[in-house]
Amino acid sequence: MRLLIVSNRLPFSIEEKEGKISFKESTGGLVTGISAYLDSLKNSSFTKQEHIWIGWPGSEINPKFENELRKKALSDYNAYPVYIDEKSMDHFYNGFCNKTIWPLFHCFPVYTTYNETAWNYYKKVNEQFCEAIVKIVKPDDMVWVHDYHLMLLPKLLKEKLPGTPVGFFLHIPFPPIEIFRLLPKKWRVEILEGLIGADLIGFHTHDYTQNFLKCTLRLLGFDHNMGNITTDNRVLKADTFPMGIHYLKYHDTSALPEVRQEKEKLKSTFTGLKTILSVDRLDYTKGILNRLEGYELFLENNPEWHKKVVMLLFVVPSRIGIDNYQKMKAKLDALVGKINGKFGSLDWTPIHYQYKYLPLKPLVSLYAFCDVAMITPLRDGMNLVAKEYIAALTDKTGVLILSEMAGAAKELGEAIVINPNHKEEIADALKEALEMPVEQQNKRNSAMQKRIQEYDVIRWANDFTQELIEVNEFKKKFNARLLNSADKKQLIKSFKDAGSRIIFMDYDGTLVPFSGLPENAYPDEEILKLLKSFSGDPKTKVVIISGRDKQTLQNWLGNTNADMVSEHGVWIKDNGNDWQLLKPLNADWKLKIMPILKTNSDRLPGSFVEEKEFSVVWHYRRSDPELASIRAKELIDDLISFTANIDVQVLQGNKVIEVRNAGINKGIAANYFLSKNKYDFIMALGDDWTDEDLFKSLPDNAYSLKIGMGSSHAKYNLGNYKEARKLLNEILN
Ligand code: GDG
Repeated sequence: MRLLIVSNRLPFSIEEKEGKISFKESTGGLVTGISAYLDSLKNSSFTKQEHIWIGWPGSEINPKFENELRKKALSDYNAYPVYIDEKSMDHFYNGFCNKTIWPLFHCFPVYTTYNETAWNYYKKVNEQFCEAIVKIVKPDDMVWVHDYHLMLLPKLLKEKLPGTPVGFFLHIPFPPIEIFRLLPKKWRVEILEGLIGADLIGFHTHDYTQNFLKCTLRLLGFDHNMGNITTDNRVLKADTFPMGIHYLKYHDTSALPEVRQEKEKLKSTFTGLKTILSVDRLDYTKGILNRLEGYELFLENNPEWHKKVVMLLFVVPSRIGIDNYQKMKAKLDALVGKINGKFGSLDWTPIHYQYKYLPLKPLVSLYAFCDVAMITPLRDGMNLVAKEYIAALTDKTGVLILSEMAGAAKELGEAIVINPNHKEEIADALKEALEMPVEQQNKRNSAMQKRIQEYDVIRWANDFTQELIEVNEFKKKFNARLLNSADKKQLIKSFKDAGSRIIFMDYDGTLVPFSGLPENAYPDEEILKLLKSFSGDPKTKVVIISGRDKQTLQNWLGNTNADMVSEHGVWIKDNGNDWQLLKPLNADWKLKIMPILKTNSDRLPGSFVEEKEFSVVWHYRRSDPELASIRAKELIDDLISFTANIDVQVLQGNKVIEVRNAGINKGIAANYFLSKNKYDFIMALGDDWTDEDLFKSLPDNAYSLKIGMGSSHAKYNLGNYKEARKLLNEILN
């Protein structure tokens, strides 16, 4: 099994100079992390997993170099470049990715632009990635898609490669629904549908996972159970995988002689000064300006620290083509100038500022050398710099100041955790950090080091890929329950060969889709025609077996010649006769139950009570799904204790709670028909768990089909009502 890693950028960029191409390393958390994982695979004696990294090579390339680049990328990096023209990349990357998704997902709605052209290019580039993958994928491969640039790709891949395991990991935060739904309706639905094309979707923190699950529930209508989502025809999972770093790489680099030497050099350069490190890509999410304001306030409040402290500020150029980044760079330059001008003197510069990329060893020397690291993002998916700093502290001295808005704060609780919006808090944290006793630093850093060493990037990636394999195994078992073509053929043959047949069909959710209001789910032409064709055949008895009241069934389906069962088995209409009670019933209890249901529906907007002759139903399909689920649980508890001495049952169906007389169910109703005649062919279709009574009551040779993907006593599952109709049509033709 090969692992296909897919990300927007490859771990290198191509430069074309004087007719030659050369490779340059690219930066960023995603690249650092995945590269470390892939390196570990190369050196591992346990796993021989092959991999290919698929992505854009960083610039448009002269077509005459494409073949050469492809060969070189494969031999040197195991990489497969996806060629995308400059204009598409501009709209896609600078446009939709970095002006829409990046700011919005980091909760900066004011920076977010909504541009239809950019969206169209986002779709186009996702499709180009899909085409590239389809060209090289092999039957046993597993695909792991990374990050916000490629959120439509999982669905596109699933459509073309249904059997290939597809995982997706989001490296940035998934925003709360109030922010996510600022996206135009069409975009947000397509993005969510794109993501749930994956078999496994991973996030850095539990909060992001919950945000995503809430969006899929509210905007797509798919609920979950412990992160397991069942759609119309698939199962998939969303889970939390906090990304780690290659701990040993930073720890061991920090212990190298040349790094120690570099550290000594830094010591002599900054003799007598405490040092504060700040390293980030230039990005407004990283909170660099807030950090400087906090430092400024610290210097203002603590004159005793003047000439005793210095901030080493490294800003790595990033997304240079985007306005907001240029504006931020100008603000940053101005603020550094202001602070240095305000507090500095000929013999002391409070901030040493460099706008450049640092190679690994100088970076690690700085981690190991500085007394304090200030990492204060306003919002950050994880933040690997925080973990790298801790890993590099071989002598366990050093203090991490970390924003609570970084995913990493969930794991690095021993850091001084601050709110980056409050400069007073940052200034106080700085004082605390600079004055922290060494034993305390050692204690805190030991705890953090242990944690990030245990859950490093290799564990992270192994956990993800392992879970992707498990979800796929589960999916295979699940799919085994789907009616396959051989079984379908056999079912149709049995129907054709049979001298007498009976087919039980539930109505809502089985033959027609659910509707917000039950009265809107009336039958369409297709279903009426289908039912008439079945019941028009003297060899076939059709029984509509529903929870609906008899009047509605009569009005909607009365002229199809089908037999009918209403209220889950209370009333029966058989062979054109009048409706009759299956057994004598009493409905006096309704008087006591109705007020409870009414009070509940007053408390939950969008819910309502339906009263039938021998049952009452509380419907909450149109209500807020989360609040409704809490109210439903409370109501069930109330009803169960209230009805303990009454001969009724309390049942929870699909977004309904129903109270009805005991001793009535669809199984008993089905037996009424089955005991009157002998049938060579028996089939039952139903979606709800009230249909489980029906499935359980049927003889072994019956064909029972659950409509929907949940577990069931039925022999087979069918995806949804459309597939049920398709099957019925195929039986007839
Ligand atoms: C995204 C998410 C999430 C930075 N400057 C230099 C340099 N770096 C390296 C660091 C670190 C990486 O870049 C930055 O990673 P972060 O995690 O801090 O941030 P993003 O680039 O925004 O990454 C983030 C991450 O994806 C992973 O999922 O944590 O939340 O935004 O590895 O060391 N490396 C070198 N010189 C530099 O000057 N060598």
